[in-house]
Amino acid sequence: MSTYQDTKVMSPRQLNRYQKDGFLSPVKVFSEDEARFFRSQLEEYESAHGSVMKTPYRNKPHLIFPWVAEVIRDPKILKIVETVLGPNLLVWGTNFFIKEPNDGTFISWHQDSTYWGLSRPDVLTVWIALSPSRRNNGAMKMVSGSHKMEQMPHTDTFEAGNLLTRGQKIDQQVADEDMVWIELEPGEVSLHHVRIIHGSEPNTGSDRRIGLAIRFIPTDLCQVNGVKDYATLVHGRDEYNHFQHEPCPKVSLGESEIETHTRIAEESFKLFYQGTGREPKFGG
Ligand SMILES: O=C(O)CCC(=O)C(=O)O
Repeated sequence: MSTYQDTKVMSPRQLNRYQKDGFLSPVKVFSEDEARFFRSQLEEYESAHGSVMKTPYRNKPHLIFPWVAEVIRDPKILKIVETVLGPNLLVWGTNFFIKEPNDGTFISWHQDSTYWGLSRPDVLTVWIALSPSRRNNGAMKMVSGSHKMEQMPHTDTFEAGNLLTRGQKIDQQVADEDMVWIELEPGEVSLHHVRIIHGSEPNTGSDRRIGLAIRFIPTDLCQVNGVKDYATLVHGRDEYNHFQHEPCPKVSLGESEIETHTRIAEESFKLFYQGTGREPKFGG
């Protein structure tokens, strides 16, 4: 599948920028053909099931679709992530973020770190564009340098259309002049730090906006919120075993893959809903 030969480590300049701004974008990782292939895999699943991809498979799709399991192990991505987090790497989560034209869905201003319960803010998201992601169709926006702030208070809104589990949003306003648009073409990725303040508006364009977010952590991190937590070892060695290791799916939507995904995704939803008094919503 990997045909794009531009395997490279992040340059020192790019690393400096990531460390200073808390994000780096755009980074060309996949060719347009590869991005088209990924999108076609997603859309074949959707055609076969007669509906757009929904929960539960938007969460941790790397446990159910072999093509996603391959993407999270892509050497080009791992080289970049290794430069930031070191050689021993787990994937803690994956998410499809899909906005249909004019469906009104959005993401409120938030820091990812708020409810994840990870012991240190050394978490890097690689967000891969499978469609164009531009201002008019709901591209992400980030507040440069905000990753250097502490964890900020958030309010859970549970508002309709908000793609975050709790609809959580930071309690303070973000000024227009402080935000940077993260516009991407298919095959490009952005990187962001777990404390960066970010969000996105509804898609008012004519094409879908499709992103696949991969959450990388070094193996020495642990889950501090008292739940059983899982992750996939994608590079190096895990000498800590703080997370239960996830298996790699062999076939798409196989019986054992569905069983594994259900069991693990349910645990992760418990974490996301912890303390809300609400029942996790696993279904469509
Ligand atoms: O896809 C989006 O618009 C936002 C995604 C996001 O919040 C994330 O990947 O952390």
